[in-house]
Amino acid sequence: MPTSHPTSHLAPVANPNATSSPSPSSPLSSTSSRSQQQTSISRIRSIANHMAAPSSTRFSAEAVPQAPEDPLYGLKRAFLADPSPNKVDLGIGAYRDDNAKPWVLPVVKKADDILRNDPNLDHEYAPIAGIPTLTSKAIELLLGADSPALKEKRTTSMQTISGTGACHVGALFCARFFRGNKTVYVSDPTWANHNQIFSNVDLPVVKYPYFSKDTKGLNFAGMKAAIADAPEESIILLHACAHNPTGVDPTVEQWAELADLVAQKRHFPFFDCAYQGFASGNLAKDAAAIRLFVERGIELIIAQSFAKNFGLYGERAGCFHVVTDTPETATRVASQLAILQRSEISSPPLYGARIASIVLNDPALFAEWEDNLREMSGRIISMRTALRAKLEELGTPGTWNHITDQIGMFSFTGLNEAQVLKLREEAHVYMTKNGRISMAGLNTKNIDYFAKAVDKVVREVQ
Ligand code: PLA
Repeated sequence: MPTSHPTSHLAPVANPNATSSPSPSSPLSSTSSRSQQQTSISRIRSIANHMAAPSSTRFSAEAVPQAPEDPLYGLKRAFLADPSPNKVDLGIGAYRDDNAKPWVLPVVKKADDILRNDPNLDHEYAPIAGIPTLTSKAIELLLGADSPALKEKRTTSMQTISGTGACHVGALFCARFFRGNKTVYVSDPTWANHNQIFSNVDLPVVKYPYFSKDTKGLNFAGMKAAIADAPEESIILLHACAHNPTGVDPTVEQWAELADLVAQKRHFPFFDCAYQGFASGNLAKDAAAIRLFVERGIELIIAQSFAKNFGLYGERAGCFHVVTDTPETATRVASQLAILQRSEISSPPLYGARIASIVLNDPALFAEWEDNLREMSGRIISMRTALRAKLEELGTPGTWNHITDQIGMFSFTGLNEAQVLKLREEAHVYMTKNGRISMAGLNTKNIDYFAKAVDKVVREVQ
């Protein structure tokens, strides 16, 4: 609290002419009695305002109730505050190397050097839709450079604030312009933020069955039935690959069936592609689902993140894409997207976008990026193998094949909330309450510790 005389703080609030009123140090006797009176009145008013302030807010607890902390970021905070030397962070899906350290991709370091040594670099605004050298390559990454949709120029792309921003722009675009059933069907479970992103723009969210607790794999029949039962022309959110949080993806054959079903029902697919390159280590393979839908001529939208595959988490690089029927539609859609973008962020951030653009436009750097991706996905796969082997070796009750069957950044362990909480309290292992672990948090140094902790908790808590 400031220690100076209260009037020095209060006067400017109550009296718009306060700048011309005497400061506490100026002798009041030098002013006229009228202005003295005014000063006293304004002081009384301001003190009254000040006293009344706590109860006179427009933002009472009723109007602005206290919201709970975001569970994932709360988990991160709890992890950082934990003094245990054994603590293990399996929360947020951010890649870690074998020393549990964030990994700046070597190719990103190179691109960063190129960027910083560019004598023509300036800090002007990017165009509203972002830098074309990024957006043009970003869509190629998803559809394949020789995609007919690209040749026919019936796509439009816009740079966004990473994958979250792309999901938001997609949600907003649907809320404003989609004329079908404005309900978004999401997998049960899905990335928790999907629910808030769609609710934020007043789109209702309905779940479709996805994960089978029994098999710890895909409930394909349930998924298909729900998509078939949804009213025609509904928005269907699909994870392009490496499903979060389950690590369970449909097979290519199952994707083909889903694409047929979606086409038949004239649904509108909304692909969230946050992990391209993390599922198989192969960019094209991880885009197979999207390509299959595009090949069938299905109109769709894609939210794309470069957070994970470039390790550009905090730089917020991503894109939103629309694949439609004709160049004319694409142009109209782009014109409206530009208005949405302008009113929200005006123009997108440059740093991460430039890094990704440098890599995507240079064949040698691109090849090196693919190596970096294989290194990340390869280490995660080796952790899956090691974890399953250790649990089986310990004879931990239950089956553990799902650890190696599941793919991508996460594993849905099957541990229940009580087990998760006990692991946090006793073993200082941090994972989300639904039993999801970020596989990248495991390494050759902590995997034994983690497996033993899981073994213990599974035996002790049902
Ligand atoms: N879509 C999915 C499916 C995601 O899992 C994430 C991130 C995003 C979009 C958004 O990523 P971006 O905005 O950073 O590009 N999911 C993380 C982080 C990695 C988070 O929740 O924000 C996760 O741990 O689930």
